[in-house]
Amino acid sequence: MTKKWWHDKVAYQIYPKSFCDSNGDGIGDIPGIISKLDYLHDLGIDIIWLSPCYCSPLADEGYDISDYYRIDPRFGTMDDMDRLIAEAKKRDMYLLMDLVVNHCSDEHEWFQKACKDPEGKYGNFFYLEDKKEDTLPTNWRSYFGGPVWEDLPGTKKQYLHVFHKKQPDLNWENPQLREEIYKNINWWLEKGIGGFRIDAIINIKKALPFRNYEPDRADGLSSINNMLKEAQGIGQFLGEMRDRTFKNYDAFTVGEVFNEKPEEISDFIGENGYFSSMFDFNETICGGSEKGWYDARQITPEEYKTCCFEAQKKAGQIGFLSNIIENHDEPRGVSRYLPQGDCTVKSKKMLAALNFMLRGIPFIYQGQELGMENVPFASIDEIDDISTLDEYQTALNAGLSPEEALNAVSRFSRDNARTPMQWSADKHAGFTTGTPWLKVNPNYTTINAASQQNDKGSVKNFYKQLIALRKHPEYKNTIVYGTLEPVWEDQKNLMAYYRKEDKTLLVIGNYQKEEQAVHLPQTYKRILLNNDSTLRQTDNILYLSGYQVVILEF
Ligand code: TEU
Ligand code: CA
Repeated sequence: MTKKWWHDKVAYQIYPKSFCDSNGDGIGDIPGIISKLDYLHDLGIDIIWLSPCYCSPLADEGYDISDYYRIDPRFGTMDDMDRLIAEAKKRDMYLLMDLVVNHCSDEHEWFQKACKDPEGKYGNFFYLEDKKEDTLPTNWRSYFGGPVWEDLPGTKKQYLHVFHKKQPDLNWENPQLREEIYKNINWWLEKGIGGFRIDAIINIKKALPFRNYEPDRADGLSSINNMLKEAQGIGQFLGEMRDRTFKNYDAFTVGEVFNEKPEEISDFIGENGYFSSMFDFNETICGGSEKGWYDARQITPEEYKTCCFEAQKKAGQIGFLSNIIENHDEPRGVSRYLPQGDCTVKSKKMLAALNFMLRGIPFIYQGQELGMENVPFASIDEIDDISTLDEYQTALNAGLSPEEALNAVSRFSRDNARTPMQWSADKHAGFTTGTPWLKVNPNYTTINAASQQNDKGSVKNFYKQLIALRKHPEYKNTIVYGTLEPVWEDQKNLMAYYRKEDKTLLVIGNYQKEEQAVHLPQTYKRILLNNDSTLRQTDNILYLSGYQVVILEF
């Protein structure tokens, strides 16, 4: 395997709107991010992924871009962005922009021009179909609910949007559109960014010609997944994009890839893959339901373990997955993957270590390093996210009471991750001097960066130790390149694996509140990390306390 500059890095995702507000308007911004670079550097972060901060009506909080070459004034200016890139560089940090090119905003000039002249050049930048009486071109359900077709304003046509109606899909079959995208990617790479996180990319290839699929809900529509399963040939687009852009800059790219087939892994992230890496979403998908969030269930420790190992096995030594426990689309990992009632500083550390030591690139989502938790939403009015609002409606339609529906969607709401970063116990968690755009989690008085900074036992300091271990000259090679071998897989509520290269490390997490014993095959040399003050042992039997995690060297 050719060694790459990004293999040994640690990444951190920033959701700009909720990270740090520098001017008191309640919205996080780029100058705010710059002011926190030292915080990230001190933690040990090398790569920063910025969720979108381009010009946008913010219908989907920036994932609806109206100008790929400009920064939204709410987030700052292009000068601020240039400064951010330069300041990151000074600290040996790399910036990833979010590449959102499955769709743009309906306020993008391409779309505006398509409305004026659907038969012209820009009409062909989108998927337009003649509007028919009583029937839609296809029966696909958009990810955010309702049909994927919407009237093209001022015309007798309809356009396709697999996400919100304010996010018209771009027509990748059109070479002119692809050229525009490559031009923009190269423009950003020329600015000196390290690469991109690539949004919703699996959707760019549609199964053509358009047709209906078997309806799977009472609305008579069919999940987009049914169409995607049939779509062939995405590799042509992705390979072309790689060759025309990323490859020439040795950029780091991480794809938001769902539903890939095992035999495609090497095409995606192998030696000359379309991307450097792709996220492992196995755990986030588990427990989900075709019917919607209201029908989804909490996943068990056993399932969590199985999901992680399955993904690790699929990727093997072919390439590097990017491992997450949460992102801006998911609830907080500690609230989701730890059994209810068991979410403590200790168990949060266990989850952190189990995830962080997997083979791949660790991505930390803002606030994860503090053990930030889900939000107790008191009313649907407190929710901003369009996806949650749609799922709430779906739950009501299924017959749930408003209270039940709120409870059901609260567990999975994307807004759990989008509340302001908890910097301190000051008003609004120190995020803003104004009124935050989204409510602050009331637990900010106890969970915040300031109080954890000098607390040796804090979740934050545990993350710092994990990062330092990954970078330790003695262990780095094993943690980055070593194989992953699950062990004691049948032992319930125990997740354990070896990482082997020049060193042999063993990660053991007792994923339950009761003590649990494991029989080591031989004596270990030393304990590299432990979330408890002791490790109880007689001969080669370890008695792990509830939610204890240890990393041992043999
Ligand atoms: O998400 C893509 C994605 O597949 C979504 O369906 C995701 O599972 C959903 O948001 C869960 O509710 C990306 C972005 O990460 C997300 O924030 C955007 O809303 C979406 O693309 C459209 O750009
Ligand atoms: Ca601001």
